[in-house]
Amino acid sequence: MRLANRNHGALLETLRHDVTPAGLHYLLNHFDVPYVPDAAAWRLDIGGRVRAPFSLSIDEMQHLPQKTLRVTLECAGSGRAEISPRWPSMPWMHGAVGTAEWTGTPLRYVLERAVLDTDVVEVAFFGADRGFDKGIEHSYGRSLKPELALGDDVLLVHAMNGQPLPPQHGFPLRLIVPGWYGMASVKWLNRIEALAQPFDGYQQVETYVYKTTPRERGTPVTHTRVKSLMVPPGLPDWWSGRRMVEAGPVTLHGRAWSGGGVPVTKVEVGVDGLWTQAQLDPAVAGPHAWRSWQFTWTAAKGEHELACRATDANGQTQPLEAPFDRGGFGNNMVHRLQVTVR
Ligand SMILES: Nc1nc2c(c(=O)[nH]1)N[C@H]1C(S)=C(S)[C@@H](COP(=O)(O)O)O[C@H]1N2
Ligand SMILES: [Mo]
Repeated sequence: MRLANRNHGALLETLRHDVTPAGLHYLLNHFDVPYVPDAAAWRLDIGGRVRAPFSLSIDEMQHLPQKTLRVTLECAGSGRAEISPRWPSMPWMHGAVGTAEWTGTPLRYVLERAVLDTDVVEVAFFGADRGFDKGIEHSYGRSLKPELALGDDVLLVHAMNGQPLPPQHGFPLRLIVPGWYGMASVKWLNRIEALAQPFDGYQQVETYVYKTTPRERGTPVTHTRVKSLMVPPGLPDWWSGRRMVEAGPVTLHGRAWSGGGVPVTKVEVGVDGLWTQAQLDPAVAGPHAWRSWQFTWTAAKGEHELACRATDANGQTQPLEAPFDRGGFGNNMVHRLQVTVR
C-alpha cells in the first residue's frame, strides 16, 4: 500500500499519446526524491579507474553535443501483481511503462574525456538518493559494461519532453539506457566510477536478478522483453473495472515494444481465445520507442475476453501465462481485458 501510493503506473487510456506527457509517465522511486534547489551547483564526478578524473556541471554538459531520443521505458517489475506467490515489492499491474523524448549528451563523450583504464570491466552510476534495503544502507547505484556505456545511445539526460527533468524523474541529471528495463536509468546522477571488478552494489546484485528459487545466483535483469498493451475500449465500471461496450464495430488501439533495439514484427488480438493479426504502424520514432497498433473488432452482445500479443524480430513472443520469477521481474504475459457488450 505504501509503495503503491508513492509510485504510479500509466493510465492505460493515455497509451494513445505517442509521447507520454511527463505527469503521466510511470514513476518508480526506491527512496526519497532529493531536494535540489540549485541545479547550477550540481556536479557529476567521474572517477575510479580512469586516467583523468574530472567533474562537470549541468551547464558544461549542455555545451557538449546534444541528442534527443524517443525511448520507451518500462519497470522490470511491471506486471508483478499477477505473479503468484507475489513478491512484496511494488505491486505493479501492467502499466509501469511510458515513452518520453529524452535530451542530453551521449555518455561516451564524458567517458572518452576521462579515458578508462585498460582493466575496466564495469562502469558504475550513482544517484543522490539514499536509503536502506534489507538493512543495507546505500545510494541507488547500477553498472554497465564499458561496451554498452560507450555506445551512442546511452545518454546523460537533462530534459524530458523538451523541459527540464521534473524532480521525480531525476532533476537535474539522469542516465537513460534505451532498450533496458528502467532500473539501469539512474536518476539524480552525481557520480560515475570506472571499476576493475564487477560492481557489487545492492541494486546490482541483491535485486534485479531473475530467480525461481531463493538460493540460486540467478540471471541479471537486462533488456526489456517484448510486450504490448491495449487501450481499454468503451466505458469503465467503477467497482469491477469491467469495460462496457456498445455492440458493433469497435476500433481497438494499443502499443507494442521490445528491448535492445529489436523491432516488433507482429501484434495479434485475441477475442475469446481466437487470435487475428492487428495492423502495426511503422517505427517512425526510432528503434527504442513503442509503436501503435489498431484492430477493428465487431463486438457481439455478451461477455468477452480481449487480449493482445506482440512478437519481435528475434522471434520472441509474449507468453499466455506469467513467467514465474520470485522477485516478480520480466512479466510480459499477454494483456487481457474483460468486456461486456450491450
Ligand atoms: N537514483 C535512482 N534511479 C532510479 C531509481 C531510483 O529509485 N533511484 N529507480 C529506477 C527504476 S527501478 C526505474 S523503473 C526507473 C523509473 O524511472 P521513472 O520514475 O523516471 O519512470 O528509474 C530507475 N532509476
Ligand atoms: Mo523499476
